[in-house]
Amino acid sequence: MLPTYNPGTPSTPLPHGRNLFRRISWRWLAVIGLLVTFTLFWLAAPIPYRLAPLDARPPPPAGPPPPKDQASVWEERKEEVRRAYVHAYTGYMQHAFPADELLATSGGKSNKFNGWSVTMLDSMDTMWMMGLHDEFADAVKVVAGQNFTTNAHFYAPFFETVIRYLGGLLSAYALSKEPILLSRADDLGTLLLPVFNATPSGFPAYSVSTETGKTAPGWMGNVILFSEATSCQLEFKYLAKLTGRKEYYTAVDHIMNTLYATNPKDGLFSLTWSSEGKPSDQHFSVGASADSGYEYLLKQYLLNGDTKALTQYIKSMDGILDKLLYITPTRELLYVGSTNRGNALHNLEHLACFLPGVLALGAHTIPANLLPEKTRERHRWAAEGLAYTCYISYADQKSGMGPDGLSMKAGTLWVERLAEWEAGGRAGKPPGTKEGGRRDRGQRDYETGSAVYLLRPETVESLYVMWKTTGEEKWRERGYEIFAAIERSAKTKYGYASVERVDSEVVGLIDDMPSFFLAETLKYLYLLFDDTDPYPFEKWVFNTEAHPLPVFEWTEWEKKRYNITS
Ligand code: DMJ
Repeated sequence: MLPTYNPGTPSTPLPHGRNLFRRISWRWLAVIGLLVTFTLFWLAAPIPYRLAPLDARPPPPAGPPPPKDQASVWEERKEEVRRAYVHAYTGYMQHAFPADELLATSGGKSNKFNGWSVTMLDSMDTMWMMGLHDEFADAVKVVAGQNFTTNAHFYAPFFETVIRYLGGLLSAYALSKEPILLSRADDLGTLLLPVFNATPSGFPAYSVSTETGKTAPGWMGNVILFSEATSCQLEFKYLAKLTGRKEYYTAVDHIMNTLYATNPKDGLFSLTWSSEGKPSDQHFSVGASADSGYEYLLKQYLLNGDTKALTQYIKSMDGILDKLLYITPTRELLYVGSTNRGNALHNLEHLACFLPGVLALGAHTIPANLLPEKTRERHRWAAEGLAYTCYISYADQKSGMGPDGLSMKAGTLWVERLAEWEAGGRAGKPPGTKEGGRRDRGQRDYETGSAVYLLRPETVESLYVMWKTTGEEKWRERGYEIFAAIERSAKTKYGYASVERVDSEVVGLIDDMPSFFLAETLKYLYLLFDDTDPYPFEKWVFNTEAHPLPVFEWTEWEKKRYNITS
């Protein structure tokens, strides 16, 4: 029988067990309390404290911040570009809209492109890509109220109107699927159609009044520039695809057929053409008046598989690489010059700096059965060397921005150097791809022909393609150097201005802000710093004003209706 517990008689001896519990219970309570506290702390503590071994824990907050990983560095740089866009666009909206462009040093405005708010329409897709959806929605409202006949005392220059306005609307439509944008693109396309009826060849007249349909020549008279005749192919063919309107397709395809039929020697097209569709000079270049003509040969193929354009592209690039590429004597910089009546001109235009991007794009995307391996490697080397020269022409200057034109120290033809290199068993890097670093004036192998930097995109455009096609980080770093230089010297209270003297501490600002700075330069920089690939080359083709258009195929019905043979 168990003894009776009598609390009233503590002096009564307790059985052994209960006596022990009573004596140590406060200690157990303390231990349990500690365990509970520890468990609660463990559950509430941040994951790294719970899982990481002691030596892997983040440093205490008082110390220096942990080093940033590469991804967050690029993310921040992308953000900087976005802020630059917002600064430029806000300045435009506050001081210039609804005019075309902002005058970035005075805060004034200009109307050089029909007065239809070109800065807004040219950069709607940039807004979309940067996630500026409120600004985009406001711009859609403006487009909805635009009929493209206001300010009709202007004759709308066909080329600029197509690449900036029509390209801008089509790209904004392709990205957002906002129906009004397509409807307005169709209106504008219709208003531009008279240019194709103004010449016997069907080559476009320089400009048109969108009110009367009358056309007018440019300052050079009735000549038509190679780039202006051809840089409407992507826009009008995509418009034909979207609307089903045959006239858009036939008007522009006819131009290409006329050009192919002339079968130009070495694939090089004259800069100027008569209204009968005949070449009217012997001037060959990839700079002003020619540039996007060559660019659109490749891009017509990429947009909808046009093999006639691809065949011409390969021929033309052969001619350019054989006849117009040189290497300077000392620095061995690769550059693209021009010829006039058989005389070599050793000038490198900033405008020609689109070429490395196009060569790299073609080498990356054209399938093996359509581009021989030997040709592909030549395109890659040329792209690498030319992109470096374009970049170093910025890095050499005190401001870090690139001149609009260089007069190169005459060098030797690239093909000759390549042949020697091949004969020597391909020892070392291919000629023209050596990277020697920046140089001071007098040691650069060139003189500055035109010292202005007009906020142009061609070099950063090529850096973007080089980065995407090679995966080499150096191309992005170079793009960031250029962006930093623009921020340092071209930024104004209102926006960004072109500069007068790139090789000077005091650059001097020009009172402008071209719409292509927002449409192209900032867009390519933004994409260059993006770690993802939102607009892969297999799915999107950028027009010459950096407006991405989606790759498409013609249906059998369309092929029949439009008489598409390639
Ligand atoms: C832009 O309008 C286009 O890139 C065009 O193809 C060439 N010139 C300017 C920018 O430099």
